[in-house]
Amino acid sequence: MRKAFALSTVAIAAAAFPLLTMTGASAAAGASYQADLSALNESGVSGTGMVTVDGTSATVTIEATGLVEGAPHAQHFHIGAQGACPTDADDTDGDGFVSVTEGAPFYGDIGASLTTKGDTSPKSGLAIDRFPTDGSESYSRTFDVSEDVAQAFADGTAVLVLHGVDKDGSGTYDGDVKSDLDPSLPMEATAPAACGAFSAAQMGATPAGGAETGGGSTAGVEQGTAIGVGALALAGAAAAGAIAYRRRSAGEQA
Ligand SMILES: [Cu+2]
Repeated sequence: MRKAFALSTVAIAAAAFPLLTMTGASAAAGASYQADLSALNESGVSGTGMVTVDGTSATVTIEATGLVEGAPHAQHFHIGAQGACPTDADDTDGDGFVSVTEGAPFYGDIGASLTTKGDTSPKSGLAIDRFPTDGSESYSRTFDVSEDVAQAFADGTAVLVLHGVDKDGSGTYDGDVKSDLDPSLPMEATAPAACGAFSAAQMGATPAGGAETGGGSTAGVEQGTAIGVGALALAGAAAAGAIAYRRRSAGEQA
């Protein structure tokens, strides 16, 4: 049903605007997703993640502020759970932190590590020498992700998580509570500082992450841009739908 709709829409658009459709297919291939970051562990971090997935190629852009200056903050796509974020109330062991372990039932395991260079697999999850260290981050990188990660975006279970929070305000990662991931590290080094669930960025899509807390103006601007592009955006959205459908079918057969 969905495939038939998507293909017929593309066909109509192609007949009406052959040149536009071809331009759209080459310039805006893939499906785009947006995550509005919410602070965890009272980090004060806010920001937005944008991802375009084309096959297994992911182009990632993150703009975030409020991170600890001069300290590495691990950042990942998490996949395989609810496609949701915990809140500070989910500190189930009462140690004063929402830890990675406590967040995992919501956002899942690491699917990709958003490093600045080199490997981006889950193996680089704590490669602290290859993560950004800026308090105000502007990250952009294109790399290949696994089929599981690409599928997680299509399924709505991909989540952006930024780690590292200076909860005691000392200016660095320290404190008596040890990391649940590596007891040689302070909890502050690995606890999530911000989290946002990805949802489709096409106009008309409803965010999967629940209540929105401040991303409104950005979303409005992008929606306005999409409306302005008109037929081109429509053709692009339909093509993205068809691609997503094919990917899903392939996944089910595997
Ligand atoms: Cu993570």
